[in-house]
Amino acid sequence: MRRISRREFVEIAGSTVFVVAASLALPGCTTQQSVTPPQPPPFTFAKNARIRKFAVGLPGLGADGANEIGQFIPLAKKSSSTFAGMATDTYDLAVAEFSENMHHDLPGPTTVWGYYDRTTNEKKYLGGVIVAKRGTPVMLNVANQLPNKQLIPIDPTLMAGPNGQMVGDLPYNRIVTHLHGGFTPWFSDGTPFQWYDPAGKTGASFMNVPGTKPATGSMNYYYPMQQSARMAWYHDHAIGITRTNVYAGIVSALIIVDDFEIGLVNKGLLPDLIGTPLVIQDKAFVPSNMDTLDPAWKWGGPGSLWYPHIYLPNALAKGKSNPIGRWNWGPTIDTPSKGTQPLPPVSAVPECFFDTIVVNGGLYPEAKVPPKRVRFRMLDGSQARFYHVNLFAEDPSNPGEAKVGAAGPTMYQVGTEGGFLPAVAVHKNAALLKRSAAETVNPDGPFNLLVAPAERADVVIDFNGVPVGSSFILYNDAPSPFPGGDPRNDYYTGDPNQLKEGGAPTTPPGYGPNTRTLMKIVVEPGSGDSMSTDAWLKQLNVQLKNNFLTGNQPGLFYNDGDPSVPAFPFHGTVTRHLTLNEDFDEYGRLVQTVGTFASKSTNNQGLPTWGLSYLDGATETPAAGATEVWQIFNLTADTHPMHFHLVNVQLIQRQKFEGNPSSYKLSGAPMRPDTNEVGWKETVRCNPGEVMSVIMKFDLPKLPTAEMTSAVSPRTGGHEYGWHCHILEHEEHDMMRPLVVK
Ligand SMILES: [Cu+2]
Repeated sequence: MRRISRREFVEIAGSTVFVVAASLALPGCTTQQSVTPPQPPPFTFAKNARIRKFAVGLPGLGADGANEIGQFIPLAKKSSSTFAGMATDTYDLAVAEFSENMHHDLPGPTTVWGYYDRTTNEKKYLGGVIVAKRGTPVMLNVANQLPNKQLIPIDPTLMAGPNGQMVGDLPYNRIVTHLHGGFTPWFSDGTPFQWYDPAGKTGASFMNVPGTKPATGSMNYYYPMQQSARMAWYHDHAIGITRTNVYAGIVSALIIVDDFEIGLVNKGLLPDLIGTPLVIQDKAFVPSNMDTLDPAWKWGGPGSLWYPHIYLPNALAKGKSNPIGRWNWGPTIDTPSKGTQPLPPVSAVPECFFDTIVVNGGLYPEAKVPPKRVRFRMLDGSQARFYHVNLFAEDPSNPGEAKVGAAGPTMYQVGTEGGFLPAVAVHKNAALLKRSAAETVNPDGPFNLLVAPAERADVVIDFNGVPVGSSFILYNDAPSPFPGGDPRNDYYTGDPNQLKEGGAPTTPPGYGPNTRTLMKIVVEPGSGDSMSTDAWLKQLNVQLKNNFLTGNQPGLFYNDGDPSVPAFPFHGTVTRHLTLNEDFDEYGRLVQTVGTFASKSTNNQGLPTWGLSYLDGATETPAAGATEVWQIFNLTADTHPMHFHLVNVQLIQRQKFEGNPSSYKLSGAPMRPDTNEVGWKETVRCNPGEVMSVIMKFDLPKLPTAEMTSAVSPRTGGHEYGWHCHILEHEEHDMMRPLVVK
């Protein structure tokens, strides 16, 4: 199905929306304008390179975790020093261009941009994983060593600063690091205007850690590490090029451990302290016949990362639908956008879904596990793709394929982005998504394990008693976009040939493209756990609850007196009403925005919108220490994983609504958070046609010097953070707002 516009969605919002959407979504039938964009070349999103599944091992942490083609995720090496009178772990990192052989079947090595540790000089995809201890601050220096070039197509027309400054006006090799899940002072938060290039040019909000003076072209970051145990991750966040920098590989992880977690390991209640990361991404690689598939491609050669660079409208002109179109285009929709400029030849696109699954940098990898409980730290590190994950048995009569419905070992989720849950969420691998139409699922579940971009799931999979040699497939059935999918983004063995619609040819057995069979897990010989699963689960649940009761994990704010149990439904005062919007930009492209109820204006179709730009003055300006409840109304057709800098939030509830902020009514009963959403989150799914209620407290981290405590942003005059959708193409254009704590 094609995407529907925000306006169409608002008009038809209500219980039948997803059924009606498919018929309304036919593009451009009654447009009043006839504007022809540059004719796109007949490229497909899916590349024809045939990549064998399960032919490489899962890259692990450290050189010991290398697979047969030498891929592993390097650990960063700390040195200890004293800063501001405190023992501090310091790291010396850089961001550089390097290349890696990512699979036997790729036509060449893959050039990436990524972090590496300057003391070990190990340059590997996702490198630089930091293991930190709660209470010991981390000081990071990140040197910018990137060449001033485009590794990934960059749209010069996106906003990059005030007074009309565009991405094309700035160097391409800008970077800044944001630590996801950090409790970080604003000057080290890595918000978009804190970018710096190798020559020392910087953005309007840039500031080094007060009291430090790093080398030109590098930046110091100070992380107090006052938050509880969790897997945080860090990635690039530079204005206008976050999506391409992250896609290029400027991503790694930071695992914080605390005494509670060490205690769980010592009691035998967690398999190990660090676990095995599973960073799940979708990518596309340039094939050897790129000239015929995408003649306009002028970035990397065979084996390079591929990224879309042409906006493909659903309708090119009045009444003329485009069979390979992907998105609505302002000039050719009902109630067309007025006065739009021609599409730029290299353009941003509203979202990217790719054809090849990459886990820890390995393409469709295979992991070997012992017959006992094994801990995996899952992260959806994709641009836009959601994963609904079940562990199914591999089909013996169909090697490489999941036997859908044949439940594999149970996945016990113990934590999320915000640390440990107050109770284990049990995923029994027995449920595919419930569909409300051919390509549309119910965004309210029920789910097995659903992860959206930037969400994490700390899971223990129980392989006790599983016969040696058994094999399982981590299987994904989430539509893309979520929840109303486009079949061209869903790749699986025997799928229909969609070349005529700009999709992929049929996938043969054993090979990609495939976005359903993520990885394979094989059970090796070994001894099992001595504690039974029942006893383990019971003891672990007591401990997880205690973690909240003792305050090691902060208690839930909205509760009935037990800080580990959320109250429901919500009856309190709402601090802010906010909106998620979709309109068309000055080129007629879809643009997603965040706004308030008060920010009502008229878009270029002459219709009401509530959206604001990232450049507009901050409207979310809580006082330090304030507790606030936000209600976020999603006026679009997509689920947006909304990410909050600085704070962790407690999801209180979701509820459907009809109408728009000028006149709306809540409909249906409020819905509880899922069992794996109880606890603290920093990325929360906001579903179409629903209002999501979250509560958070805007405490600032305690800093060791007065100079650090009193520093404020030169751009906004406060403690400048941000909040945004974590679909990277949305965030960048322009679904992000400053969050300035006063
Ligand atoms: Cu979004």
